[in-house]
Amino acid sequence: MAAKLPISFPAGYEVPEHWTWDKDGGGQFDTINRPIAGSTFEQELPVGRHPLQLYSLGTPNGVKVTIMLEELLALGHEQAEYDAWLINIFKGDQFGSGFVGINPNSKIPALVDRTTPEPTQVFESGSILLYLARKFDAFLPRDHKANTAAMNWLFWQVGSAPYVGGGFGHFYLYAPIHIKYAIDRFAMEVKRQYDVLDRHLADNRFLAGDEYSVADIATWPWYGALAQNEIYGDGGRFLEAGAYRNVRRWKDEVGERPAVRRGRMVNRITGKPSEQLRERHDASDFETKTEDKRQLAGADAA
Ligand SMILES: N[C@@H](CCC(=O)N[C@@H](CS)C(=O)NCC(=O)O)C(=O)O
Repeated sequence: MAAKLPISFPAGYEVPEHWTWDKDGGGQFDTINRPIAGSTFEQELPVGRHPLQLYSLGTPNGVKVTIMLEELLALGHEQAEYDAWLINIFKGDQFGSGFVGINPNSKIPALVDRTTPEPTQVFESGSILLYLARKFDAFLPRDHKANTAAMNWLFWQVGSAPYVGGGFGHFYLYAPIHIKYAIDRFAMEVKRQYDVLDRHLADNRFLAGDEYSVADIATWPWYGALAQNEIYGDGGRFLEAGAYRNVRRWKDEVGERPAVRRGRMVNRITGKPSEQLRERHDASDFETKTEDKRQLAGADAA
């Protein structure tokens, strides 16, 4: 039996000897998530004409990679041209055999590099960022101290994200009921993380110092977007995340970069139609294939 809680706690869940799978827990992801890995259906993933094939969705983890790719293209790296295919995790696309064949962990983003003798499969957003940074020798400072700082903050972000998304975001927005204990626990941790960032950014223009790096690219889609109240409903307002002055200065500077603006649009399926580019296969798609343009074209054709 589970250990007795040391504090009195609202009754409701008698913890059984063993956990069993409640397929109808009432959460938004109940119909798709399950306690077993592996694919649930046959799926052939599309392959486009570019060297890099990205299978993703415009969530904070997905956006890290599209920002990186747009930044690389902005630097002139033609081999960073990519096709971005939509994997709709709300419909369970991540459990198809094609996607699982690239990422056995069934989570976006996943990348295939087709320029190598055998296609190279890359998963985990942090690993993808490092793979691309090394491949193109970009956004990783060469200076030893700054390079180490970039790694420190990149790994900090990857380790901290689950508290923001799986913890705070989940219990604030997705859970079928609001549990004060859970929201308090994760709100406190996320605010602590903001304070960590804020204190560091008081003395540093970017996370690794003077140079914009993969650490900023990884961190902005979470802490920048949340501070702008753009993920997890109005969770940023609830946390007063916009009040961290140094984070605000950093997120404004990074958020204004054209590649960041473009990267945020790719594989996005929510928000303003003019900011959603559901699939990206060409640089010109940003001008011609956003949802507002597609809807207009559909309306004209009708
Ligand atoms: N550690 C992974 C986390 C990726 C992740 O959590 N992806 C989410 C979307 S942001 C996902 O695909 N969820 C689908 C699911 O859990 O079934 C990374 O950084 O790439």
